[in-house]
Amino acid sequence: MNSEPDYHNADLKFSGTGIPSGKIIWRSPSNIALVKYWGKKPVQIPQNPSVSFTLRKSYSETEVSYSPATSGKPEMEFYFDGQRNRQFEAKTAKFFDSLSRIFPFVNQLKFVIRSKNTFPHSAGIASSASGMSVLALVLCDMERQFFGTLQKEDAFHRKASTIARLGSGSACRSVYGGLVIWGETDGVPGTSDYYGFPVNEGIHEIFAGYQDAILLVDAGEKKVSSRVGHGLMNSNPFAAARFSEARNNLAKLLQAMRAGDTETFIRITESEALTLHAMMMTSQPYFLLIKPNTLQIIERIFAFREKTGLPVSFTLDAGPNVHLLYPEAIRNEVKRFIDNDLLPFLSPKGYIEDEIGKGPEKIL
Ligand code: 2P0
Repeated sequence: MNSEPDYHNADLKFSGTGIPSGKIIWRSPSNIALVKYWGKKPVQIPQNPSVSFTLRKSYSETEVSYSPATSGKPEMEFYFDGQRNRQFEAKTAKFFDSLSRIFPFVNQLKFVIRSKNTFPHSAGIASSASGMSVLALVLCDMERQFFGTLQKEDAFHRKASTIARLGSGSACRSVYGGLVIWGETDGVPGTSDYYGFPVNEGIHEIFAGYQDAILLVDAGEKKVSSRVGHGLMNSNPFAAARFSEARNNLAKLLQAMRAGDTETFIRITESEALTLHAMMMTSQPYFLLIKPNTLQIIERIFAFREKTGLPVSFTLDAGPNVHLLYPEAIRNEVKRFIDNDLLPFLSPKGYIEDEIGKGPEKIL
């Protein structure tokens, strides 16, 4: 078992009057898990390994302006979609505060953060994955610029992924493009409970340009946060069986994705989605995040697959929206299916035609 990287570094601090001002902008995508992370141990250690596709179009773009703090304490203003957002401000301030022994320079700066998402937040599209990974990337970029460290891409990404995990577990997978495992996995050297690890080599070409049509059933805020949901796994009577099943599923899924076996891919991804929600339904207190239209859509996906033989499948995040997964080659058929059969079950926001993406991007 590998150990947690020790990133505490008291030297990452400005001396005297050398506190800079400037601006950094990054884009970081969301990701969709195929084998789900649901249940954790302190500090942000997953109970089972998970694997996800990083998305391309669903991302957070975050501009961080920094200047010397005037009060001798970290200072922050957070604007989301142009509006001051006190909730995000408090969450981000707490996150930065928790990192003060890893990035001591944060205590010397005033931050003005302007962030936007290309998708609705808190709707079960992992907005914390993009939102926390983008902040981790900005902080590592600041470290690299100010102190000359993290020059090697591997070291930069590993640290960004570790920091992102401390902000939100699923965020550590968004630091890399393509297919990413988080959690130590038998038979996959390099995987870790502390950071994400890309596993794109050897994946069959059918999965290379995989598509994800995110069908927005309800783009409102969900009632139970993922943090609470993870916590309820501590007393879920099926937890141990679930964690071991996730390990089995990950091994089988990886094998199927290497072999180009879409049938096994479909069976495992759909089972993972339903099991995730079964865990919510079997927690105490129990809760439901799917809606009647989620089931209407799932039934129609089953029927469409049965009728056409096309390899479409669904997965669900912690919310009611359905992620329709399919190979690029059948994009036109699937678009017709959505437009003809599924639109009545979608919210006015419709759907997002996303696909597997290459990972975060520095804009400035
Ligand atoms: C996942 N989800 O693997 C699973 C599947 C939602 C369903 O990770 O408490 O926002 O910040 O570590 O990462 C959502 O939980 O939770 C999540 P925290 P996170 O993507």
